[in-house]
Amino acid sequence: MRRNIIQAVCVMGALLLLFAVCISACTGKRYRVDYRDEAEYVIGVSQANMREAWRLALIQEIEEEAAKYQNIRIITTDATADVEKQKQDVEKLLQFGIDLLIISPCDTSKLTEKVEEVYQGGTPVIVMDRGVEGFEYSLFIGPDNDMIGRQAGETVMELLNGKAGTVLKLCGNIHSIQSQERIQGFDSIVEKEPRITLRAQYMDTELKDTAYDVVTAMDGTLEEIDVIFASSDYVAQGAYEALEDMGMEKSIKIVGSEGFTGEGESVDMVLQGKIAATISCPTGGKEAIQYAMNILKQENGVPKQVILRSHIITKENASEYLAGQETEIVDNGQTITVGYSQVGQESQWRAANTYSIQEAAKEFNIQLLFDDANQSQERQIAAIRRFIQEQVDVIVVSPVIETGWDEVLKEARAAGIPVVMSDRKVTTKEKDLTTIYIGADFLEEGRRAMRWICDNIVPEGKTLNILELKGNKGASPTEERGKGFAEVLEECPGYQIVYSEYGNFTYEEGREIIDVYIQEHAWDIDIIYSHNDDMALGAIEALEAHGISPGTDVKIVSVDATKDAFRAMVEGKLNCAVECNPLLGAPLMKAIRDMVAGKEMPVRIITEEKVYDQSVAEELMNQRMY
Ligand code: GYE
Repeated sequence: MRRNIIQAVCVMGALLLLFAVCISACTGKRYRVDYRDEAEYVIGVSQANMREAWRLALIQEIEEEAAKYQNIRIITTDATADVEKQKQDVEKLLQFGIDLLIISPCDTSKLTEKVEEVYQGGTPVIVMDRGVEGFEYSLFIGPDNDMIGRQAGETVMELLNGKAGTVLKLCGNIHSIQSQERIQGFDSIVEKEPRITLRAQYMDTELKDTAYDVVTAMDGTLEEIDVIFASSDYVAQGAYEALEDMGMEKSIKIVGSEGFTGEGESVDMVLQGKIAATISCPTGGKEAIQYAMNILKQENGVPKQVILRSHIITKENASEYLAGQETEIVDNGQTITVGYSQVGQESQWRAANTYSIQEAAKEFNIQLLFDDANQSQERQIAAIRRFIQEQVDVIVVSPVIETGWDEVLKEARAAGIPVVMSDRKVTTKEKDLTTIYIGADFLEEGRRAMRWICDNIVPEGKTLNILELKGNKGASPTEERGKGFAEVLEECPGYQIVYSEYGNFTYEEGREIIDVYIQEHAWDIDIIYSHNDDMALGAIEALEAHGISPGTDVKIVSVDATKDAFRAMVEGKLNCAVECNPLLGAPLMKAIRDMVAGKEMPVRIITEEKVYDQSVAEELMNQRMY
């Protein structure tokens, strides 16, 4: 029934769009439907196709959330899984005069250029579900498909209960990045068990009927199969119906992924015992409209990526999962007490980060118990224990290093206190010890630093020597900025890292590393890559003390992009600053209020960041917020 309503709405929308475009073609004007006058904003939604239940659910969520606002209108197009049609749909929506585009691409790489064109043309773009390459969009909202695959793998391992077994990967849309990431995550878990034999059947489409036909055609070879991993619930449904028609539905277990709710959908099938489990894949439709309004109102704090959380749904927890979907989100504005364990005061970035958090706490009615650990993990753990004793509502940690947190995080979980990771990440042996991560993509920051070098500092007949100033050992920004940089370095011949030392993100240690290097070596460095500005600025002081001209004799690329980095670029002493945004206060405090109000938290929220060099430094320096 609901599906018929949605289809009728879509048909009406398409007819209206066709009518409007015809008028536009005749009059040659940017036609705006007459209800534009009532609507302050028109949001165009380009959906990859409308035949998959998950995509209909996404549209329905968008429509329902949009209905809560009086001043917006939604226009939806259906690309019918055709890349060229989706490009035309986007063009028609632009001609329509939309203020923002929401797009769920048919194909990641084939729609990248069109999304870039729209974004660079000045129309905000929210990309959903399947991403696009690069970062030329306003915001990406989608699942972590690798995590969905890992969760499916863990479920299959539990179903086999440590015994040997044969698992069939039945995957549709095999060329889509979404299926590939799910398979990658699944394999990363299942391949650890040598007693599991993996077989695969890959299909070009996700259609239920295709899966039905493929499984039916396997009749006679299915006896050895213990479990089927289906890359989506349509595939799971098709596989189940085929097994049922062959009388084998009791002998082979099925694990799906998407977690559709509704009569006869996958969660229902789990409750009925038809399939063993499914992995939820939230659509993000509600979040898309909420962030769209933030973007249209030009509010601060809109992130670059919101990665949604997925759950393993089994017969044991399916009813609880369904109940959770109906939870009313109520923020009664009460004061929330937050214990915040901060790394320290090691850099200007940290100072801006601390200020942002303290100011946002006031704005969001958060009582903040703040501890500065002076880069000591021991002190951070003691602070967390104090917060537990004081029974705070939420604990936030910016962890000085990535490991060694399991025990204290288990104590927080035992006390029923959720822990949010801000700025930096932790790696724990046990899962689900923390809730959401809000911060940057450090890997991408490292890649951007080396990409800038590759594009702007050209080796001329000799291999260029790079000296790397690293943050503190074991910190996620240090490890990932180093890894991302090395990843691109491999693709760029003509450069080599000849010296790499930990400087703990401080000015003094950046200066000291250069002093020591000069004392121990004849100066042979062409490029300095610094994991943050403070170490780069310390290095600049040391170079000048030794008569070496920073920015000319040796090029310097740094991460953070603080105001002092801009000043150094204006003075010609720094060549490039890769941004790492410290202003996490607003998104962090908003997430905390949402979490306490009962809203499910995304897995991670990644901040928006850019790359700056001397060509823009003077123009932008006075606009910098930190
Ligand atoms: O780059 C540096 C600070 O954790 C991303 O820590 C942060 C890093 C930042 O000391 O300046």
